[in-house]
Amino acid sequence: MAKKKRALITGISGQDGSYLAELLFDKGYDVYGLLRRTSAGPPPYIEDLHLAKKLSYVYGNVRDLSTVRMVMEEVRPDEVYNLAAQSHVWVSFKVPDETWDTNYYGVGRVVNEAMRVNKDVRIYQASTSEMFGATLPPQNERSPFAPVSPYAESKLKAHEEFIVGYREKYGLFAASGILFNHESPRRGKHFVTRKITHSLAKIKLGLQEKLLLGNLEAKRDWGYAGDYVEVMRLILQQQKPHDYVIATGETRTVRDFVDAAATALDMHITWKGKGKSEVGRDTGGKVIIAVDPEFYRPHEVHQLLGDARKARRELGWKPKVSFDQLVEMMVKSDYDALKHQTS
Ligand code: F7E
Repeated sequence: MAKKKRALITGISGQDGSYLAELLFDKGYDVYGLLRRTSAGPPPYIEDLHLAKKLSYVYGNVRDLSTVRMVMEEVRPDEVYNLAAQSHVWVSFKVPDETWDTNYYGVGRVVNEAMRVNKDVRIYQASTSEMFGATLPPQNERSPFAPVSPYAESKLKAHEEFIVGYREKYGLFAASGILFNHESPRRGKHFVTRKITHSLAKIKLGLQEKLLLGNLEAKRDWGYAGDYVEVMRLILQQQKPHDYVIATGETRTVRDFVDAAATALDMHITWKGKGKSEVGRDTGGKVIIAVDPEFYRPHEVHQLLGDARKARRELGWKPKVSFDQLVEMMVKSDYDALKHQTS
């Protein structure tokens, strides 16, 4: 019988970590997760995987070399999926040091230690469309990078040095997925999509008055996280390591996302005003959406729209869940959970 592959996922408690762990277990891997301790403990879907013996987790943090070293020695992974990150762009302007320590130095710790215990290790790095920053769409693997936040700068430097650089210098099997925004019911509530679906569900149930947002004009290429984790595994099964843009090829504004979420809840919003004075009213004329400049970023990425033809051609990958299905899935999950809590 062929030996089971061992995968180590850093950032296991994020939405991607949990979907990827489920997928790898189903594909017959032994799955290990590096879990950052928080006072709230691991999210329920991670606990469930652990209790079902589909996932073993080890406490640690990519900011701490000694734990990274110990975990690599203990697990000796064949494949490493480095998903750990300070992943919030707005927050990265507030905590640039922490962002760099996790998103750049952290990658160095993971890659160096993984190589040290297994020179044939394969490493997937969660790179990001934010690296394109100010570059106009559509963005693909040949587009220039132009990062505009500490988050994007740290991610780009890690990609260049530890993924492209180590591939060239040491022949390491290291590859980046340059993922555009990907969402799900497990998305944190401080990202705009989940903030919208959770707040609108609360408004619908009479549990919240108003939703405050930042830039409604920003355009994003939003896909479903469950589709995107499939590509992470595929990237590591290729003969040679390559970087891939992963996206849906459709772009929408934040306002469009609000409209789609409202529609999924049988609500209708009428927009009035511009910039900081723009508001959204419900059918009774009540303001339920307003702009709070607190959520503006010092430097915004205005438009992202990915061209994922290389992934389609070489990996046979394409997204399965449409934008409307994604929004509906997120809205329904929030609405049902809130309804359950209040009944
Ligand atoms: O913002 C605008 C905001 O925080 C999306 C991360 O996974 O995807 C994500 O980064 C847009 C931005 O995601 C609010 O200005 C308006 O234009 O949901 P977000 P993000 O910054 O695009 C990339 C690919 C990653 O790699 C990142 O790790 O929405 N926006 N009003 C708002 N954003 C937030 N968070 N909150 C608002 O109230």
